[in-house]
This record gives sequence, C-alpha cells and structure tokens, in this order.
Amino acid sequence: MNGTSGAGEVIASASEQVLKRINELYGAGLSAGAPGAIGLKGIADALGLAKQIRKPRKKISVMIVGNHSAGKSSFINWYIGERVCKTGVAIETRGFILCTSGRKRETLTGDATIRYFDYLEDLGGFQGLLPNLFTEITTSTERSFACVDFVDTPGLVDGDMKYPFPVKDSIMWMADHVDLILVFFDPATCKRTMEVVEQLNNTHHLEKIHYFMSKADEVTDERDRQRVLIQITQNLATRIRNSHAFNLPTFYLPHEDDGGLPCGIPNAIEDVCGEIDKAINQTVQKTLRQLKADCATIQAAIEQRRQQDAANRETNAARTARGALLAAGSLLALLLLAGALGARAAGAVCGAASGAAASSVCSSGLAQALRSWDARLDELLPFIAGALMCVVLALGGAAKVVWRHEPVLDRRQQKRLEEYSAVVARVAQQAELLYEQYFLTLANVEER
Ligand SMILES: Nc1nc2c(ncn2[C@@H]2O[C@H](COP(=O)(O)OP(=O)(O)O)[C@@H](O)[C@H]2O)c(=O)[nH]1
Ligand SMILES: [Mg+2]
Repeated sequence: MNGTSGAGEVIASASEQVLKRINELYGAGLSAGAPGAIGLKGIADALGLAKQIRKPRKKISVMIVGNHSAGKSSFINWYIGERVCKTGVAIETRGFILCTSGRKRETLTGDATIRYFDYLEDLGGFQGLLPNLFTEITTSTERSFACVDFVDTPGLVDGDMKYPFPVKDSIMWMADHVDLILVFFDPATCKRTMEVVEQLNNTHHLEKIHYFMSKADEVTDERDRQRVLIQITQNLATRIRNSHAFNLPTFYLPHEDDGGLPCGIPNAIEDVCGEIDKAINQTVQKTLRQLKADCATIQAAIEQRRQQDAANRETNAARTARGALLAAGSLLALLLLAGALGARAAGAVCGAASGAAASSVCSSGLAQALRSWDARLDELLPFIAGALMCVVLALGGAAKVVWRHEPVLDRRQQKRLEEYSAVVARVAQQAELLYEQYFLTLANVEER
C-alpha cells in the first residue's frame, strides 16, 4: 500500500459500506433476496415516481482531464497500484476509459461499458464514441479505489489531430455525470486543454473542479517551475471564474527507483488523493440525505394516494345518494307517464265499448269516471305525456351523469400500500442509523 493514511482507509471502507447498503436499499430492499422483498426504487416505480427517484450509484466517479501526456493515465495506475491504463508519450488514450474495481480482471468494450454503467446510456449517442469507450475492471482495492470509478479522458492535443467523436462535447457530457473533475496541467499544457477548462467553467460544476500541475518533477529548477506556474495561471485567469481563489498545487508521481523519496520539489499528490476522499465523503453525505428525502417523497405519495382514495370514496357516496334520488325521480315520472297513458287507453277502450255491447268492466263506476276524465283531459294528454317524458329523460340523464364513480383502491391495493409504507418507514430508520454510524466513524477518525 503506498501513501494512504489509516484514517483514509477507515473512511473509505465506511463509505464503501454505506454506499453499498444504500444501493441495496434502493435495489433489492431491506432483506435482499427474501421472497417479496422490494426496494425503494421498485416502490417508487410502482407509485409512478420513476422519474423523481433514481437509484444512487455505488461509487463516486472521478474524471481526469488534461492534455495528452499530462500524466492522467499514469496517475490512475499509481492510485490503483496496477498498470490498467496504457501510458506513454504516444497518444495512448483517444477515447474514454473507465477504471473500476470488480471481482476479476476484465476489459469491456463500448456496448458492455454502457450496460455496466447504466448512467452512461446517453453517452452512446455521440457518434463514433462507442468504439472508443472501454472499461478496465481490476481487483485492486488500493487507497479508496473500492468506492471510486476513474474516467480517463482522451488526451487533448492542439493542431489538426482528428478525434473520432466530438471530444469537447463528450467531456462536457461526462462532466455532468461525475462527482469530481481533476484537471491536470503539465508544463506543456495545450490550447485545447485551456478551451475545455474554459467550457467547464461555464457550467455549474465549479465546485467539483480541482486543478493541479502534474509532472512537477520534470522542471527541477525552482524558478523555471514558478515561471511555468505563472504562465498557466495567467493563461487560465481569463478563462476561469473566481480566478482570485485559484490555487494550482504541483505534484508528481513518486519515483519507483528512489523509493518515492522527496526530490526537493513540493509534491501535493496526497492532496490529489485528499480531493478524491473529500468527494467520496461528500457523496456519501449527499446520498444519505437523498435516501432520507426519497423516503419522505415516497411516504408523501403513499399518503396522498390514501387521502385521494378516501376523498374518492366520499365523493362516490355523495354521488350515489344524489344519483339514486334523481333516478328515483325519473322512475316516478315514468310511472306517472305510464299511468296517464294507461288511463287514456282504458278510457278509449271503454269509450269504444259503449257503442257496442257494454262490458261489465266499462259499465262500472270506475270506467265511467275514466271516460269522463278522458273526455276532459284528452286534449291535455299529449302535453302532459310530453312533459313527463321530458322529466323522465332529464332526471334519468342527470342520474347517469351524477352517478359516476371515481376509482377507488381495492383491498389488495390497500394492503400493498400498507406494505410499501411499512418498508419505507423501516428504510428511513435504517437511513438514520447509517447516518449516525457514518458520522461516528468520521468523529472517531478525527479524534485519533
Ligand atoms: N517525470 C514524470 N513523468 C511522468 C509523471 N506522470 C507521468 N509521467 C510520464 O509522462 C508520460 C505520459 O503519461 P500518461 O500517463 O500516458 O499521460 P496521459 O496522456 O495524460 O494519460 C509517460 O511516459 C509517463 O511515464 C510524473 O509525475 N513525472
Ligand atoms: Mg492517457
């Protein structure tokens, strides 16, 4: 193990565990693998919150930007303790190489990389990029590599060097998706690097960009080194924001032949590692906060569903009462209409029968009453029937309109909501516990 303090290791290990556990809580759930176990993400998707709630990543991503030969790949190899990236004065990295720790040494091509890191899905949209996208998986867990993914970027050069894909745009895209951006300027910093830095400064990522001057041991004379530093700083001043607070620590990789002994040139390589550890720490805290916020969002959505269901049930009850009343009115009007028409028919029958042999029914008192009624109301009947018909139709139509039911949850759905709510409450408790444990670890490390 080269150069990592014990405290860094403790924090890295605690961070790795917390990020892994949070990832599990979103994915497989509280009791991963148990039948019926569901994670936060599954619950969020089932509640229609797929867009709001995203599964956080298990690791932080650190992108290294700089001109060709600035020592980006060498730094990654040094950090990992293995030669996973090609290095050299030739232009070795024309594309993006992601370096991550895994169970076995493996190299993935573009398609497999996008499947491995699902957040990279849209990166495939840059024409010509996929054939220049690789992942190097290694078993190393040196320093904080267990919870860091490195993104080695195309070496930037000036002149008419043709990149097989839009290099600046893809770096900008990547900048949106990583947690930390390390910009390496070596003594031969090129214009293209300056342009990329300027563009990065025009985004909202200022707080995640950190600048270093790499390969400082190449300029052994202190005055020459100061001159290079001033040159880079002046060149940058017009391109970056808050340039007054600009700081450009110098570093170089410890020489293997002299066992990494200091050569009199200030070496801020531990500061580079420190920035990575700080980013891990911040990401863990952000992810923990996110977990708590997501639990609250899901509980609020569940509560809203329940309230909506209760409101729908109340609305349905009120509508049923009103609808039933209108339907009853319509039915009554229909009965009256039938009665009026029936009476009219009976009167007509008896009227016709009076000319012939009078039946016993028609000669009855009731029939005579009907006959006299019919005679008087005969002219009014069409209006009465029409009015009643209108009432039947109006009340019937109104009943149909009013008697509409809002959807309500059935028992199974209600039970599922209860289960979701219980799971989310337990996840929130776990989040609280993880928070406490993590800060206890940080406090213990600081006390040492
Ligand atoms: N003197 C010195 N050389 C370095 C240092 N880091 C990298 N190099 C050399 O610089 C060359 C380019 O490095 P590389 O990592 O391929 O640069 P990249 O193009 O930015 O990835 C290689 O020959 C490295 O051995 C350093 O800190 N000091
Ligand atoms: Mg390289």
